Amino acid sequence: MSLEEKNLPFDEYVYNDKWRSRTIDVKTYWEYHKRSIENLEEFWASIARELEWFRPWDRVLDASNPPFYKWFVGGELNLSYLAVDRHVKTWRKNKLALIWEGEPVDQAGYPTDRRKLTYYDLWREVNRAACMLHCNFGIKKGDRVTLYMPMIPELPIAMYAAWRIGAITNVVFSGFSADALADRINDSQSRLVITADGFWRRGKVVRLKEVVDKALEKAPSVENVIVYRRLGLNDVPMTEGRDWFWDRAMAGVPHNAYVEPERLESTHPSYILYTSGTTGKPKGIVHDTGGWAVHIYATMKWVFDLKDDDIYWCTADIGWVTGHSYIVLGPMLMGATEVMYEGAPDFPQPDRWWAIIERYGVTVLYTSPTAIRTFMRFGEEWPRKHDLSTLRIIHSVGEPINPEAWRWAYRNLGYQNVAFGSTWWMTETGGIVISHAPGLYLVPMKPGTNGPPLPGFEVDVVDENGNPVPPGVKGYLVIKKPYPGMLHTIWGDPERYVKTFWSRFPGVFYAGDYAIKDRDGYIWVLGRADEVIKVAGHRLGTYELESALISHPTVAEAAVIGIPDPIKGEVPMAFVVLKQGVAGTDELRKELRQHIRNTVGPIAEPGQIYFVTKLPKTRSGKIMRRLLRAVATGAPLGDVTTLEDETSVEEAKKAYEELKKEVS
Ligand code: 6R9
Repeated sequence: MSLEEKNLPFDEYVYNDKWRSRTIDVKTYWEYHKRSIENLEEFWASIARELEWFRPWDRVLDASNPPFYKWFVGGELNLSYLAVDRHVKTWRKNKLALIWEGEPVDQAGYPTDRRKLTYYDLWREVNRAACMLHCNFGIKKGDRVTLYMPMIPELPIAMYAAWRIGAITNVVFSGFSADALADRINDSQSRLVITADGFWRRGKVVRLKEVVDKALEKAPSVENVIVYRRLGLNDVPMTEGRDWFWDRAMAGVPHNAYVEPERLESTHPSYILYTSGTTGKPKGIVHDTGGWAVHIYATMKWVFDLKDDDIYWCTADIGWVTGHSYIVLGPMLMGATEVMYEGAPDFPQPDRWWAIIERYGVTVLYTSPTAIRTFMRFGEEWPRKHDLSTLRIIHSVGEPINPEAWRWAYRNLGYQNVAFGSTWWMTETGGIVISHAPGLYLVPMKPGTNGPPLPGFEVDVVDENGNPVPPGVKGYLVIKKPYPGMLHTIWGDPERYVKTFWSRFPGVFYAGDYAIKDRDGYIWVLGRADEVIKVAGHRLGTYELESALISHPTVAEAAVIGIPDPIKGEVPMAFVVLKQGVAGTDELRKELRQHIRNTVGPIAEPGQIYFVTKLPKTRSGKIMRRLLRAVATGAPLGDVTTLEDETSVEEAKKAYEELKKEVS
């Protein structure tokens, strides 16, 4: 497929007044990039030196046992020290670190719950929380702590507290169900869970602690639960001897508690984050300490150009990797001031985000294409009610941004005078890999592209055999050299790590995305080449949804695919074969929807459930997903047949026609 066929604006460059002076031509950029790759270790070491290490590294990169690469071997550091202690020793001591806004508003639409924490406040809270974890609950280096929390300051505080004492965090998105939570606690063998009584979402109370209780019925490794009272509900079920309110547990901790940050090896795991892959249950992606810190620090500077007078806002949830890297670690490594918001973008009305940008004078915004498309639908009148002229950089992440959404945001949020890119990366890469970098050299922008790879990242687009494809041709995205933020293994399953990422094209990292490289070397990521779906930027595996459906007593077989959606990017679509004698009623459809909400979480709810009598399969029994997709989208069969190699064209056609009849 050529770029022209995809109708991508190949040569449409965008310049604006603000950035023209810092825009460089692509050729010069590539020369700089080439030098970074040729001197990879020295390049990354020069950035790592800007951080503070308790002990310097002996080797930048240990590549003796690929793909188990080790970064900054011998070096010792602590993320909590870098994010708070380092700043309280400077003038930033009483600089605002966090501006937090809860969802509720008063009659005039003004937020009623706000908190502002300086770096010194944060330092004190992190120390007290670290003391609580260590002294009251015996948490020590290497222990896993699961955090199932809303977007409140105590989430980053608890993460830094854990990292301070060398514990490994396992954050589970608060929209996931009890089953999903239990799986993640069990796989990580967490000793402690930190949660909250609940939080506000679109004007309603979401109760979290009950979900934890349900999960713990199946998760015996947990000894204690700490419950932060975000709402102050007075009917939170507490299990004697196991569950403790955060404020009570903290009551015994002195106000001036100080916990010496552990000297952690650069290779010490800082966090596990579970994410969906091609098959099987979610994988626990493991990241180190030193490499991750260096990657995040570098990208904060290059991509977000963060300065001391910036007000930064990343709208993601900390339950996903974007929040880990670019809410919790990144801005605080930089000593920046950031905004954090608890609730829904359209509460009480569709200008909440724009009100927040205006209220705090946000200068750098990191958001998602799905949010932008939602706001497009609400209309331009909502951003127009507010002064957004403080914005100087906008980036999006999570899925490809369509040029129309780019243009809408560039005009209505950026007033055509911002640097605006689409940063490509994934949970596995730990930080941004392909992006415009206004903090370094901005190459001309093109609506919808990811831009060239950042310096220090050797990225390519290859064909089936691993050979680079010519410009304009679709292929697979790979990263050819190790880089600091990369994942280190899959928790408890190193073989799966090798198999999933390093075996498709031996020796290079396989991302699982389709991409096109254009004449300028800009990368355009098109979407997943596997069974991962991105619903409103949230990563889900078809397998998780299928096993959820099959766990329902009426379901014999199920296949789930993602199909394009104008707002959410993709939505899941389910084809369900019911057990003999079960009738496919609307009632049952409703029940299955609810079942998925309960077992995976509300974000996974299918857009459509089709009852069919059988699923089209190849001779070896693989579900023909592309065929399902063609049926679901009403697309012609087209090239579908060639892709299922073991099935004849005739067979595929027949299956397609039969299925079409059933779902129409
Ligand atoms: C950070 C994050 C990773 C997958 C990735 C790709 C898609 C992310 C993108 C993008 C096009 C972008 N993706 N950013 N596609 N342009 N700017 O989203 O991590 O949840 O692990 O998802 O998201 O398909 O492979 P994660």
